[in-house]
Amino acid sequence: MVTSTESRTKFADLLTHPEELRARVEIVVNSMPVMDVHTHLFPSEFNELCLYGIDELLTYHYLTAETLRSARISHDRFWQLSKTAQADLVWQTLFVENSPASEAARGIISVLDAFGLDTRAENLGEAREFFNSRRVDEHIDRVFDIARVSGVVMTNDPFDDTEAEIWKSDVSADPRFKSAMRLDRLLNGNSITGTTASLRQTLDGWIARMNPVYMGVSLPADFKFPAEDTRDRLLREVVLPAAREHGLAMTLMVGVRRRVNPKLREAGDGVGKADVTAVERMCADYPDVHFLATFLSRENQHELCVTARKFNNLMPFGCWWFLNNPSIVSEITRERLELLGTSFIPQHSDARVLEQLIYKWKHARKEIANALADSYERLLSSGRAVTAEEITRDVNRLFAGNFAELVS
Ligand code: FIX
Ligand code: ZN
Repeated sequence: MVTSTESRTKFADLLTHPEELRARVEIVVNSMPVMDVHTHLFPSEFNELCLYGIDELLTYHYLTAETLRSARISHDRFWQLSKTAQADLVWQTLFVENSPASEAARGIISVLDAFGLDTRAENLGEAREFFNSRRVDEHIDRVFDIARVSGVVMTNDPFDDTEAEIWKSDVSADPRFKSAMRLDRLLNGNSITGTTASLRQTLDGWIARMNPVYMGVSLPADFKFPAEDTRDRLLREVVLPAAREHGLAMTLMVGVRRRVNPKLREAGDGVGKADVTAVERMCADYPDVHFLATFLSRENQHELCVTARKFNNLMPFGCWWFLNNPSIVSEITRERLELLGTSFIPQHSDARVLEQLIYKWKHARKEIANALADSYERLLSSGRAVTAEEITRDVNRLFAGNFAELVS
């Protein structure tokens, strides 16, 4: 029997005024530590793989693609430039000769602003001096703090020679950087060959060495499952049995069309609408394996939500790559809240350069807070108010809990 004190307390905690409710949601979403479930970041122990600073930020493939639309330079000439010269050209083209209106360009402004640097500078002198004066480990602490990131999941390729050497040196990485075993070269290429048994042995060896939180792969837009091909055989005979036996989740990133314009190198990948039933079949055939899935095409998002309603071993995550734009993050987050409640992972940064964590989370938190506040406001007008504790519980689930449950 609810006592009057409890009901009085309960009533007092209820956020019944929309402004108060929105303000509370913003505070909670902007202060909640987030676990970033997919990045291409490395800690300082991985030496040259750990990227930070203004030249790395400006030569990010999102910005090189945008620069080569406006700058009067050939692709070949651009790649002949030094990284510093490329960064100077990106700054000149996108930030001096034009307004940095794109999401990726606005991101640079958010980073410079976070460190109190001039966002309208004619050149990169001040920024270079600042970032070159940073001590990397202190800088990692500072960036994680500003972005309120509690940890990041890396993208570790056991078949990449440079990275493999570092792992074989028994590197002990910063514990905030979790490893994840990326299997694109095994599943998408034909450079990794061997019998099912030898490939399984290789995988088991790397799982023991990397201790990954999940195994992952990006898949093309024409990915089919089941299919009469090598990838299907490797998934069924090597990768998914390993996932099951090691209790590892499998991350599927579907819908990329690699190198549609090879002249743009890493910036040359495109998108394609994919077949969500391929993931549906995998969830059905492997009920004891957890799948994290993200699709690159906007047109696949609704189907992914509906498929997740059918398979509780499927966790939709993130607004990947070309979807990581405020208008689309807002749309996808609202659709997921309406179809999945809080049983999804709203975003990942896909950061390649350390300071990107600052803008990718600042921008995502804004859209997630708005979507969540609208959801609670609708609940309020339907007759149920929420408490601050409930908001904190829900946001923690979205930003950390759902992932923790999957990988624990
Ligand atoms: O496959 C991936 O993990 C993609 O995120 C990358 O290939 C892509 O280049 C990227 O950085 C997207 O943000
Ligand atoms: Zn990625």
